[in-house]
Amino acid sequence: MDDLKQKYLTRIAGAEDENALEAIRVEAVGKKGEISLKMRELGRMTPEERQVAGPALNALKNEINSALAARKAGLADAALDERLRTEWLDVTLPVRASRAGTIHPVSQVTEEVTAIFGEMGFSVAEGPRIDTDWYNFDALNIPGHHPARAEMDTFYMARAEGDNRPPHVLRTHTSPVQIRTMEERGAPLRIICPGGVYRADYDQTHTPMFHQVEGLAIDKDISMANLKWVLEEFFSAFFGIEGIRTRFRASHFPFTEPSAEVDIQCSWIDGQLRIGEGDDWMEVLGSGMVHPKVLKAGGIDPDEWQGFAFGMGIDRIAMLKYGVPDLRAFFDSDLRWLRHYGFASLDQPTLHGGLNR
Ligand code: 2NL
Repeated sequence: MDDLKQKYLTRIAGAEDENALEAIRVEAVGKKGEISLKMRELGRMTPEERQVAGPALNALKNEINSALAARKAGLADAALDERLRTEWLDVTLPVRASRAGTIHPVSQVTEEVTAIFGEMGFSVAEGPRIDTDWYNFDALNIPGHHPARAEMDTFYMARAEGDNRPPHVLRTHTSPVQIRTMEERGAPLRIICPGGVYRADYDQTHTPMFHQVEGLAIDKDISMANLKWVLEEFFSAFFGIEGIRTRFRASHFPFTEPSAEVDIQCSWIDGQLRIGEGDDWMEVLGSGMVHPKVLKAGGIDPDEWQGFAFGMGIDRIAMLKYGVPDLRAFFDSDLRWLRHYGFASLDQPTLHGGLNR
């Protein structure tokens, strides 16, 4: 019996892992184990023999079970110690750079423009990018022979033979939305229409799709003076420059009379453009008093109402504000570019935060 005890305790102490331990347990105290077989032999002993052997076998079995449990716990402790020693993390290591998305500059500038005009009582009107040539041209007093209508400049939708619907175009400005809104809401009216527009043009300063915001204010006695105040208020807020000066130059558009092109004050020093200072001027938009024929096309009586309108390129004013040199950077670029030019990533939202108002 002592030999048996010595044999198993030695083997248990030397077991290298849980599998080896389990094999020893089966061999010693499993159903057909050595100790169990010995216990079965008790039945064939005399009562005297049994009285000695029974308790001794039980004690041996208990001792082996305790030794197994103790060794198992010891192995688990050792395994944990080994993991703690090898599986550690250096929490002081710098994190990997995360790839955050960015708000597109055109979207960001559209939001800035919308917020500024919103405070002056203008709401946003939207409409289709594909529209009839009536809404895009005729309603705006653009005559049938006007060069802008030529296929050189305008994308016409293909039409199947026998399709008698009026010709449709990709809108070349957001003015058709303003005509539709005049029809739907009537006067008085104060709206801006931002959105994508299309012209057949592609070079360093033109992309076939670009973005415009047009504004329209109609009331009983709205004048060019109101237009000048609204635009100066807008540019001051947009560029974050108090009292920015504007210059109106007489011009011509079919949809306004009189018409003016509007410049903002700037300086060019050592090839550096600065907005709102100096003696130079930078053209930024076209504007004027809405032509009576255009009011009529929108269902508004020109004998009762009048108003101003203006249009400017969103991509262009975004380039001026953030110093982007090539328009194509907006539509064919990677994120490093945008970060370089100061556009915020999604994890640092700056909704209207850049206005310095
Ligand atoms: C430019 C010129 C302009 C308008 C757009 C407009 C719209 C209606 C009626 C009258 Cl519904 N006018 N829009 C007026 C003047 C100029 O844009 O050079 N934009 C970049």
